[in-house]
Amino acid sequence: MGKMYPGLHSSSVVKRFEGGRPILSSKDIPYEADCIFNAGVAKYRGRYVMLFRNDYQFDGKGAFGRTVIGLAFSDDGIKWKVEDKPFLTLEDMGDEEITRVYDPRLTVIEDKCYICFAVDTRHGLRGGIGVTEDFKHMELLSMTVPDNRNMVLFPEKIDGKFVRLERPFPVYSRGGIDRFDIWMSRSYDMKYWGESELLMGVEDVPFANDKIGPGAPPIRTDAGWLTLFHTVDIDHSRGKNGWEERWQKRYCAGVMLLDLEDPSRIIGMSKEPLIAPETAYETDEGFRTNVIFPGGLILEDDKTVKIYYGASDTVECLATARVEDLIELCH
Ligand code: BMA
Repeated sequence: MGKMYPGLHSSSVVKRFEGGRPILSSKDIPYEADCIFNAGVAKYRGRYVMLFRNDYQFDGKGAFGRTVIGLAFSDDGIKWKVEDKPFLTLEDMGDEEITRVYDPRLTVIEDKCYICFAVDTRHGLRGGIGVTEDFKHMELLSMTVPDNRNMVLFPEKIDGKFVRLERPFPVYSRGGIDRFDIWMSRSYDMKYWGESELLMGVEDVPFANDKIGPGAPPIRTDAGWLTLFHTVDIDHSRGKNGWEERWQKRYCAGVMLLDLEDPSRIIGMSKEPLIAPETAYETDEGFRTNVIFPGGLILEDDKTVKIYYGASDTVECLATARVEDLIELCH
């Protein structure tokens, strides 16, 4: 654990799968791949489905030549079979403005699988929403204006409307530095979004000093919508942490509970990280160490959840927790 930043620890309610061994990494991919991370996961029509980010062709400094979104299926959510071809590439988007698609999140609503993903374009960073039923074709439903990303959808309409969490980048009004927060918007049709409001400011999270963003799409529990978010703290004294000359941020996973009828009301959140970087995969090895990026939360039997998270922007990991314990942390 040589390069672990001091101060933050994972909650004892979280159990890492096999001590933190990744469930998916580049060696599992049947095409060119380097970093496999920040996946979205859902249970869909009797099996688990995962869309993951694959960054490859590292330039030796700080950027990757290519990013695609890959596809894998599983019967148990642990052992994955990766499909022969990526699910979504730049070519599939067919738009020269678009330079990268990444960080997918999956939500099943009324038996359709919706995909939220980040879209870098030459004129700003946009949030895309698509839908599929066969994981062969995706219909693009909407794209935000810049700059917005980390969108996640609730699994049900609330008050007749689809609801999403999102993370705009309000540079101008937040002082020209990273001070970014979690917002919420609603839609009747997944295409036109409005009724936007602030859900949680970065200053509301005791272990973040930089930015926060939605992580895993919410799941329904009797106590409220349970959802994971990511948090970032920055320390300018940090130096080389990974492949780049300098990486000064740490990403953790946080957990919060939202009111079932009015999800803009936060019932509570854990005042400490749910998952902080601690294992060798999370702190010592990979492109950007000390990054935990939660993207999937799967309710198993009303009692436990599987938590999927990217580690160090390099591998995909799994942890489990009891629903009861997560709710308790939010009170
Ligand atoms: C964020 C996103 C994530 C990534 C994280 C750490 O800005 O790009 O995809 O995991 O940075 O590099």
